[in-house]
Amino acid sequence: MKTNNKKVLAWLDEMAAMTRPAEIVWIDGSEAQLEALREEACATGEMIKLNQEKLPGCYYHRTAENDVARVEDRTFICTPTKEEAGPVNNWMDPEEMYAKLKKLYDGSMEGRTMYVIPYSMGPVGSPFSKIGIELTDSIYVVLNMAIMTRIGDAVINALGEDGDFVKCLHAKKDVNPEERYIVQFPQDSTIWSINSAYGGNVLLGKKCFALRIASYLGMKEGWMAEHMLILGLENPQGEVKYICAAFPSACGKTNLAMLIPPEYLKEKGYKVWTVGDDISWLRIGDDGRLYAINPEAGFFGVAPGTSEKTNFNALEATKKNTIFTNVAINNDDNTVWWEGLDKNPPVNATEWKGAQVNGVEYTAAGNKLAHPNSRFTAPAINCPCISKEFENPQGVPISAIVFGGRRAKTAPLVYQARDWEHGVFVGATMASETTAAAAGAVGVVRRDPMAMKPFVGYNMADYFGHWLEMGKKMDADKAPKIFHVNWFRQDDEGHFMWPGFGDNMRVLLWILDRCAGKVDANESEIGYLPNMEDIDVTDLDIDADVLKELLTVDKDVWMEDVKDQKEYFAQFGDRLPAEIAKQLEILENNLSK
Ligand code: OXD
Ligand code: MN
Repeated sequence: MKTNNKKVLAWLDEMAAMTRPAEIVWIDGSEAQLEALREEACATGEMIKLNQEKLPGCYYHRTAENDVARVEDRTFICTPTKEEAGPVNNWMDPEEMYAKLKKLYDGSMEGRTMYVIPYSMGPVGSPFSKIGIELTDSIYVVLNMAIMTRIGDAVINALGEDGDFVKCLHAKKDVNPEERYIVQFPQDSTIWSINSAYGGNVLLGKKCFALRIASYLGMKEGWMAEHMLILGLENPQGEVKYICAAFPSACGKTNLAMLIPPEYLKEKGYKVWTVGDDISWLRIGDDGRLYAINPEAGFFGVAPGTSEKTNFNALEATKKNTIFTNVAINNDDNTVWWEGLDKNPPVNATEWKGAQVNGVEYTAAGNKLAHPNSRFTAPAINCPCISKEFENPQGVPISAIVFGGRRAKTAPLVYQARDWEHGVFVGATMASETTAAAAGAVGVVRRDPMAMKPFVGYNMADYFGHWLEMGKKMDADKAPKIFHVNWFRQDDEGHFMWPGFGDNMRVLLWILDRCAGKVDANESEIGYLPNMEDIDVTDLDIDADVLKELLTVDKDVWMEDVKDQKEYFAQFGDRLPAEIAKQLEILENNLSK
């Protein structure tokens, strides 16, 4: 169905005149149209149909070798002034950027088809939801967007004759990394992406819209777009409380979103329900509480490391109607494999770049069959623990916000911020230490406020200000309580002190007990720490000494961190909200007593 919306039609004409596609196809969201596109992509080799008995509805795609991840150095926030984009974003004057990109887009779709994808972030028609239209010359993008968002005629209906939308343009062009650009123009609600075909750069509803553009819209309109999972924790009485949590990459965010409780808690009747694994949109409801929706409809998850043991629910979600990108193929049965799936790499394998190899010998020699950032795009409804509130247009009420990072020594297992303002400071000082898995030095502290460093669509200092403003709009007893967790504390020999995974549920239960006012806590220099006996360690093999250590604050280590925090905040100059500077001073004073 085409639209009468004049804004859509004028924009489409302008984009088509620039890119000059041979044909324009509207995506209606019907299964028949998607199926025809899958067939076409398989006929051209863009996708491979996997074993339909073992993996019904599943397909495989391989990207160019130079195009396997988000490219932060090629990602720009083009606000009218550099100050509006702030010191942590790349910036270029919008006029200059449009002029530069227009040259690249000129005729870029000649001889190709332009697909018009109307999509909704959030359930169609929800008061939280926003509409985007992505123009792309890639069937892979269409098929991924069909999983990750709600697409098609229903969205065009919801847009109506005069509705506004985010204008998203993607051209694959020749995937030249030198001319790759992922550009947000927040004031124009516009995203232009060119010369990439990798998910995070081209599924424009995800990071580009749902975080970068949406964080800007949220600041203007009084709501929040955050890089947070949403989970519901059900107690044996059947009551469900919801938690949002933000973590930098490599901290187990997807695993936490789909956590399986330890046996002992499962037997008691505790359950975890997943509302979202990556992004939350948050609004204050009529009752004064903060409500969240997951604007996405699928999971774009990292495959390596996902196994029955580490994340049974995520793995289950990938068993049907899923697109795999850059994993390995088991040629014997035309299924998929990745490092960490199990200990049996296929002998007869196609590695992610397309070479036929003996997978056992290949991996034994230290090579990876799947790219470390290989992905699955799976419908959220496939997940066995998907929340029944997943489609609720009103969202779910949030009891707690949890920030976290990977810190060997600094952060205790869990602590609670004194109030919202302190909680914003805790989020603003979030950091993670690099692991051996990534290139570069190990143990280097990277500051990543609210896990939004690569995703904030305006000046990070103003973003802190927006968080503070949101807190002022909620009564203290209604606002979510804010916490910080660290699953990665190490002893002097470098061993992890906390078992992690499902046992993280024990920490979530303390968090919810605090929200319900059921347990006291110790006020420390950094916030409220649990009394040891309030963390339920039944059936857990953990020494009292270790638990004690996990819940202590090493003042010297913290003082070092304060130095680093000061240096980090200095880049924001006068724009840093006074409350953040004040909280830093309180922390420093507390530690020097
Ligand atoms: C993601 C990311 O892919 O945060 O979710 O990079
Ligand atoms: Mn993410």
